[in-house]
Amino acid sequence: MRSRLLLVFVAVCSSWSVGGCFVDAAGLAPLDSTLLCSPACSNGGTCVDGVCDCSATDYEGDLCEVLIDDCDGIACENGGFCVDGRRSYSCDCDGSGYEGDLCQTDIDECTEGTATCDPKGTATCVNSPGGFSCDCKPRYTGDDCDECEDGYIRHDGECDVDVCRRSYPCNSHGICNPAKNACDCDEGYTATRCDACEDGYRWSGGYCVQY
Ligand SMILES: [Ca+2]
Repeated sequence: MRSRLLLVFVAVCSSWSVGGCFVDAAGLAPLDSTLLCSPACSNGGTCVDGVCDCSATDYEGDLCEVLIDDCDGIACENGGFCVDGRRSYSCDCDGSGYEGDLCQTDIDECTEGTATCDPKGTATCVNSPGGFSCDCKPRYTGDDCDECEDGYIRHDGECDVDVCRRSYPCNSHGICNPAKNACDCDEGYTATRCDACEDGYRWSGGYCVQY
């Protein structure tokens, strides 16, 4: 009866991959100890014919006990840093202005549309290694050409002459209103700087007088 059990066990085991086959079931000794991995493979390695197969893991060594540093010897360029993967690596180029496997290729932000130049204030986007710059139109300034030069103020999205910062902005015929970038004129006067007469008024001796 015992020999029959053993035969059944061997028959079943012969069709299995090595692994759970060699348990000491029913008091039986291992059938072939040379096919066992002892001690057991680490880190998810599988035992194949007595040898640890680590190929599906990020480890190496007889027992898959040594973590592989895939970044060893890899030099990411331009400030990118290596990210150790599972039998692979990648260079993280984030924020470097470069792309490519090793962060070796400059990104042309101007053609890729990622440059932050203000379209209203920028005459030309200029690509450069690792970055870009914005060449500003007159009246605009700042890295992205999104600020107004001194003496100008943002009004309706454009940088206009800052009326209220001029001397006598309203020619003594009104009060300057920064929100409008124009003057609130006294009765009889009109135009941005109150230097014209309203209908029904005409210039006379430097004043708008009714006629
Ligand atoms: Ca660039």
